Amino acid sequence: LHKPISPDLVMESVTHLLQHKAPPVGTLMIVGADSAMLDLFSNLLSPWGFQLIFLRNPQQFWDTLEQSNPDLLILDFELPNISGIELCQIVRQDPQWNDLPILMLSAEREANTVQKVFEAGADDFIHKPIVGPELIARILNRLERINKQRRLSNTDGLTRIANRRKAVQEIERLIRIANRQQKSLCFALLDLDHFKDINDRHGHEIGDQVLKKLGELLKQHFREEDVVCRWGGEEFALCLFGMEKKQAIDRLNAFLAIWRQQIFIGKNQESFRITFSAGIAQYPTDGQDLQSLYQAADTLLYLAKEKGRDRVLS
Ligand code: GH3
Ligand code: MG
Ligand code: MG
Ligand code: MG
Repeated sequence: LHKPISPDLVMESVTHLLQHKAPPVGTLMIVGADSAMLDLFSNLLSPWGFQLIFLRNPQQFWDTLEQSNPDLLILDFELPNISGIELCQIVRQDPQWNDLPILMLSAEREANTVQKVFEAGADDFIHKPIVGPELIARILNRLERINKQRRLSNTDGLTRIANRRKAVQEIERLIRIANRQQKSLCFALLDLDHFKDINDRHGHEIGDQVLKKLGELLKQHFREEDVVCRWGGEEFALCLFGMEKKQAIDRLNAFLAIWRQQIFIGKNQESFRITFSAGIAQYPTDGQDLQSLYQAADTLLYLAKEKGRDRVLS
């Protein structure tokens, strides 16, 4: 009745199970001191295209968490110097990591272990020894749900790029990293020029198409690691990590040159172009936090409008 199942067969059945779902790719941070367990994780999870961050020493916990910004945190119950439960509680107390899903592992069989794990704020629990397919199924399940929720709450409905909520989160994280690594970054605000006239002349739907195109081209033009978002209305924001103002101005001017050439077709097949104005502020010279960077960039944006629009100021 209980034929032993070969690992190959297990992998095959899990593969089969997931064939009709695109496996969600995400970053997993795994904290544990047990080398055999970490090896097992590596073997089980690598084929799924996850990025795996292993941490043996909880002392580097916060640095690693911030830099890897994982989609899922896996904590072993038994850790050196601190218990997994304590670590889980501390993470949960930090508002920044409030929605990070946490999966706890434990070999403990005591009845109240599971209760303690959930009280500490973990989302899921797995008993050791680890059963491969169960672990994979739980991780995929967790990531799929998280990704769906995240996509909705982080994306601007019209342009499909990041919304302000998401951008603020990302930029604040980048500022902390820049601070630690002694790097600079640039925050830029872009605002379409006389956009109200486009709406008035061609209608709101054409106006929407302009906004969509701007989002699309910004995503294309800037790097994967840059933050590109719709800040609100006809304003967009960028955060360029590791960049000084000089480079940032060049990048934005290059983009403005491309954007100026973009031709839109409005009412009665009438074609038009539209420019934007932008202000750039640099961390840490113009501001030490997002609020002051925003103010500096906004002041420059206002100045760019005053000086005749269609320009980037820093
Ligand atoms: P300025 O050069 O000074 O920025 O002039 P402007 O006309 O662009 O600025 P103003 O702030 O007067 O108008 C912004 C317009 O953007 C008004 C608003 O109706 C429009 N707008 C904001 N959000 C949307 C949107 O989602 N879709 C469309 N079509 N228009 C929008
Ligand atoms: Mg505006
Ligand atoms: Mg405007
Ligand atoms: Mg305005």
